[in-house]
Amino acid sequence: MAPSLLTTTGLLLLFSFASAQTRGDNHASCTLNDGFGMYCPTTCGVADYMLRYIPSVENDLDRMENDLETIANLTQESEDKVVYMKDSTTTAAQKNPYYKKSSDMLEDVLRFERTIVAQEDQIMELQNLISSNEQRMTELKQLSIQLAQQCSEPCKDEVEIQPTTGTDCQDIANKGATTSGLYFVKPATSPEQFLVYCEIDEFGRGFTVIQRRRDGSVDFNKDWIQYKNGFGYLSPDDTTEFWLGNEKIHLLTASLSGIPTVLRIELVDWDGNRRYADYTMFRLTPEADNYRLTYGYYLGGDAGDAFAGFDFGDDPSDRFFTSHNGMQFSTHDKDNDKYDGNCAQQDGSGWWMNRCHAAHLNGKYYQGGRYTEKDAGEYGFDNGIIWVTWHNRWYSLKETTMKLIPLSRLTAGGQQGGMKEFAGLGAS
Ligand SMILES: [Ca+2]
Repeated sequence: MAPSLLTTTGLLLLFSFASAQTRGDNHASCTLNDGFGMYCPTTCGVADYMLRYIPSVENDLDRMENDLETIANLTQESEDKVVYMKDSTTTAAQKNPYYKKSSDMLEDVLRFERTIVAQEDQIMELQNLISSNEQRMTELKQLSIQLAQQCSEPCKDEVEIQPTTGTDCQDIANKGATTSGLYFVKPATSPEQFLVYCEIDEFGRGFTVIQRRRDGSVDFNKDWIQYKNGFGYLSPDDTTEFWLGNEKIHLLTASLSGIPTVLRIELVDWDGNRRYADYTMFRLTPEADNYRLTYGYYLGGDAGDAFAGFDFGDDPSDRFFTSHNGMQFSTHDKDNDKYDGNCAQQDGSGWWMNRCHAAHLNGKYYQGGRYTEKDAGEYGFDNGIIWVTWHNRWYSLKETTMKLIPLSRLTAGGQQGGMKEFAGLGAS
């Protein structure tokens, strides 16, 4: 039987995929150990799926074979019985002058013959099922081989990673890189390099992007570990959504150079309007302090200073309890907020929750923007992608970008902080 051979082949293929993806010595190959899951080779991912699928088909096949054997045994028993009964009938007819008993036996014989016919039909069906499954396994095996060939090093659908490296994207731009895309960075205090999307503009500014929302394709309702390590997908053409990860954001902002880091927030609403807000001396403290958000001051922007909190008119303390500077990070499984309940759980996100927020860029994605308490689900609180100094809390933004740049480079190109045009939010 083929299963053991197939399994062996499958394991070999699986092994070769794994080794093709995890190599870290070549910048042009995929790395799966950076917390971004399967962002890289979709084809290899399909192959893995197929290889996982084959053993279950083999199990089904084995089970059907057992069934078939059982039925074959039953059939044999029935046939033996018929023969025995035919013999008995003959014997009875010879021996018994009254003959009634033998007519009963004839009926039994007929009944058993009908059973045999029914079982033969069943056997036929099972045989068809087996051959169609065998056909399917052959197809899957061929597909696996094709995929294995496609994924043999270097994997053809892997993402393109630029060769320049640096401590952050500005460092990379300073080294002459002019293309936005994926780069490896290694901040001064980082134990290892990691992948980021660098947005490099015509003025030689290199923004390190730490968060991207654009179409709701990634669920941002994640736990502490996921927010720590990052989730979603990095893409070389800025087409995917992600959270870079609190640990990486901490390392990127724990600068030893003394140059303040600016957090630039760019927002797009459902009418295509774009606004931004800048915060300087932005830092995330280490995990031991729960990745607390700290910044020096609001540098400017036309989206307004939502991090300072907002007076919703519900209570005089609204602004105080919806400000974000100095807040620790919270997720549904790690409540560090200033609220009796659990803001992150109620709003389905990870964020620097207070009691709870006036800015909420990791919120739930609402197509079209406007939503209601009813749309917000179980808790009914405003849980969209919110920046209340621009749109109110029942309006969820369409796109967001959070990115870092040294303060000294922010105004490069002769522009001031209040520029109306900015690059990087792709056409949508
Ligand atoms: Ca709480």
